[in-house]
Amino acid sequence: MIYLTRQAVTLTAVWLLCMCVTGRHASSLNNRPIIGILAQDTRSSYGSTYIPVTYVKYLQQAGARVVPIRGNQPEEYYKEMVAFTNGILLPGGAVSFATSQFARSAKFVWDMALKMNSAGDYYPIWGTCMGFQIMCNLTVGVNLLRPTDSNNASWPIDFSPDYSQSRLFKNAPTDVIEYLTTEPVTQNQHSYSILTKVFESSKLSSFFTKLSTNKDRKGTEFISTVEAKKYPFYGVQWHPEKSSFNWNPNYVINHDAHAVAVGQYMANFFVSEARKSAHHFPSVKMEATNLIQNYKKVYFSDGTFFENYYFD
Ligand SMILES: *[C@@H]1O[C@H](CO)[C@@H](O)[C@H](O)[C@H]1NC(C)=O
Ligand SMILES: CC(=O)N[C@H]1CO[C@H](CO)[C@@H](O)[C@@H]1O
Repeated sequence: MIYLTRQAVTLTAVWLLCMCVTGRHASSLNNRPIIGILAQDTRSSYGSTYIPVTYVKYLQQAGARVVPIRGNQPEEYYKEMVAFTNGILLPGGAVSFATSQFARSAKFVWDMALKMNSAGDYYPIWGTCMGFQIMCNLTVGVNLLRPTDSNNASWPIDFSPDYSQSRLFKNAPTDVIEYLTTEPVTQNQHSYSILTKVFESSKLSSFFTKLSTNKDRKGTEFISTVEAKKYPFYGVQWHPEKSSFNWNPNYVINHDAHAVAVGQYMANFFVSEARKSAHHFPSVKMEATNLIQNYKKVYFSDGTFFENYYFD
């Protein structure tokens, strides 16, 4: 038999009330989030797969740590990496969706994330540029990309009507929305896109909510920002990491304070999603040996200013 004093009952009631008012995550946020970034194939003397440093810094600036998700590994490895991390970032780049290690790894983590989220285990995914494109490929099982004239350009985005109710933008500061709407703060570095008409007439429109579109130089409209309807999955065709971290002078990249603020907002949003995941490595030691800090980065002072982590 349990006896509760009047004081204990009151304290319990106050505690329950606080929990309701502050929301379900208030007391259970994971403030040590670790996000996995998928390595992609390359033909380089430094390694067979790589991760651009820009994506690592992008997440770190918002309070996350990063582990590389390597290619060429058994399925069990991907299961563990998903079980031990709090989200996945699928970066931009250029590899085959049919034959690359990147596509193979992406399929593993995507299928696991779908399953986990469906079972109530919150696990966010972010896709940038090619990362967004492969999310579309994984959703429909075929490649829906069409050529567009959209490489090397910085543009504002055209918000779709649903954007203001979206998870991604509903709490965005009004100045960030203003920059996105009126200034060239989103860098496009792609020659293929998901056209709006293809999106609308495919399964993509039932899986994702369209949050913004853009027009290429010839006036062809493509999808530039999405979020999944039932999953914490987000995709951008543009590059929020470049304003702060990519200094390649050969491309039009906006480094002004507004473009930087937009990039920081997007990073903060995704890392706040990762804080809702309680996954963790089995031990601090295992966490430490998996972090990206264990790998060497190579800096190219050849005029591109590229900096990459390489893996065998
Ligand atoms: C990107 O666009 C700028 C401005 O139009 C141009 O000067 C530059 O040469 C372009 N870069 C490439 C690699 O085509
Ligand atoms: C990862 C993935 O889904 N890849 C598929 C993309 O679409 C092509 C067909 O267009 C498939 O061959 C890939 O397997």
